Parts: sequence; C-alpha cells; structure tokens
Amino acid sequence: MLRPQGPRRIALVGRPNVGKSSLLNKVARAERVVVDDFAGTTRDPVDELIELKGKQWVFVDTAGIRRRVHQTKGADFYASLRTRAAIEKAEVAVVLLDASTTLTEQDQRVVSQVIDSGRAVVLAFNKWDLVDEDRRPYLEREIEKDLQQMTWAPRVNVSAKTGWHVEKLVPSLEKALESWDTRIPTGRLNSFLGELVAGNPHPVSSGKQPRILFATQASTRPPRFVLFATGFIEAGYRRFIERRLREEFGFEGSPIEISVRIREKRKR
Ligand SMILES: Nc1nc2c(ncn2[C@@H]2O[C@H](COP(=O)(O)OP(=O)(O)OP(=O)(O)O)[C@@H](O)[C@H]2O)c(=O)[nH]1
Ligand SMILES: [Mg+2]
Repeated sequence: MLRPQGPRRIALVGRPNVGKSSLLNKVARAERVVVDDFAGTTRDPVDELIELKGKQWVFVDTAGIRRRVHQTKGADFYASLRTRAAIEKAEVAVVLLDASTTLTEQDQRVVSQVIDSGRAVVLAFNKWDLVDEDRRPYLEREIEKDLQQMTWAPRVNVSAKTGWHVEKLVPSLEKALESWDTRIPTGRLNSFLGELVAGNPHPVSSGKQPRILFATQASTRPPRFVLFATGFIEAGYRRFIERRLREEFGFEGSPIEISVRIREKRKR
C-alpha cells in the first residue's frame, strides 16, 4: 500500500479526563479545544493542523472512550462511533493514560480498541506532574499487568498541563509510523526465517512436525506476514516468531500480524 501524501494523522485517544484536549492545546501552543474537569467534555473529534519541527501534522482530539461501542447508548453511542472512526482514519494513535491514578478497565478498553484498529501506537503517560516517588513502582506493575498487549509501543511520560516532555512525542510518533510503513524484502525475510526455523524447529505433535516453507510480507500499515506451512502452527510458536521478528527488524510502535496458510506437500 502506498502512503498517501500530506500530513500524518494522529488520533489522541483515552478514557474521559486523561488530558487529550489539554495535550492537543499544548502541542498546538494555543487554546484550540475545550478542557474541563468534567469527564466527557469532548463530544466530537476535532482536527487540528499543527506544524512541529518543520513538518505538518494533523492531530485529532477525540471523545473519551468509556466502554465498547456496542455497550453504549444514546449520545455516548454516537460519540463512541465517531471516536472509532477517528482512530480508523488516523495512522497512529496516542493512547493517553493518567499516570497519577490506577489504570482502569476503561484504559484496557481503549487499548483493545486501538489494537483492533491495527494503527501504530505511542503510549503517553500524562499528568506526570502529579506522579510522586511512591506511585512509581505501582505504576510499573500496572503497566506490566494491564498493557501486555502493547509491550512494543514506545512510552513517553508527559504533562499536558505544564508542557513537560511534550516535545518527546514527535520522535516517538515518527518511529511508530516508520515501523508501521516498513516492508521487509522477501529474500531477507526468508533467510531470517530459514535460520530461525533451523535453530528452533516447531515442536512435534502427535508424530507430526509442521514445517514452514516460505513467508512473505503481504502488506504494510500495519505489517502483515503470511507463512506458508505444511501443517497447523501452534499459537506459542507464532508468538515466538513474532518476538524474533521484532528482535530482528524492530517494528517499535507498530502491531504486526502473522497468518498461516497450509500448503499440502507435493506428492510425487
Ligand atoms: N495536573 C495535571 N492535570 C491535567 C493534565 N492534563 C490534563 N489535566 C487536567 O485534567 C482535566 C481533564 O483534561 P481534558 O484535557 O479536558 O481531558 P480529556 O481527556 O480531553 O477529557 P474528555 O474530553 O472529557 O474525554 C482538566 O482539569 C485538566 O486541567 C496534566 O498533565 N497534569
Ligand atoms: Mg477532551
């Protein structure tokens, strides 16, 4: 897929009140959108064209995500549909979390929704001005427990209120987008995989050992890989391949998809 020209699109997402609108204002260096203590201030996505480090970006402020789209009602239902559409339209999502309080189930829903969208991701731990030494170890544990699905996403600690470290966002966004756009040449992919499989063959189950014959990267944005194999590839082995692909090629900030197609061995 060719990348469309023009500014890159970034959706700011998170549960209500985490500071999405505050961050947009800070990045824009102007009060462009309404910030309030009330959870549910933003109702409609707002696009802002912002120049940072000589480049144009479109930042999209969104309505806070409370629950899954199909579980919401009335005005909230339409707000959540618009948030979902804004994520789909963006290339990368900045998932905001309130670092000063315990991560919640709502945060997990945001994470799942962003994972499902296949967009690139940067995690922003906001309200860092309120994080004290005592909170840090708890936060680390919560991250380990609740954000397992996104271990590959770059993390930035920021304060949308004071502007602290907000400038660290752009390098992380660039990194995530680069990963999202990456294509591994077929030759390189297969020489890597050949070595990997030779060194760590798939476990034998009921006397059979599926072999991986060949792989190709079918698309980018996000990177999708197709493995051709002689039989069913276990989930554990797929995860192993994903881990090694990341070790080899990076993909920081991007989800990657691996699917398997079974190809019968040719009978002679
Ligand atoms: N201390 C502190 N407060 C913050 C920070 N960022 C946002 N806030 C406060 O958090 C509250 C919510 O901020 P918003 O920017 O409106 O949050 P939002 O995520 O856009 O909320 P919704 O639009 O309701 O989903 C406001 O009172 C902000 O002043 C921060 O970094 N530090
Ligand atoms: Mg808002």
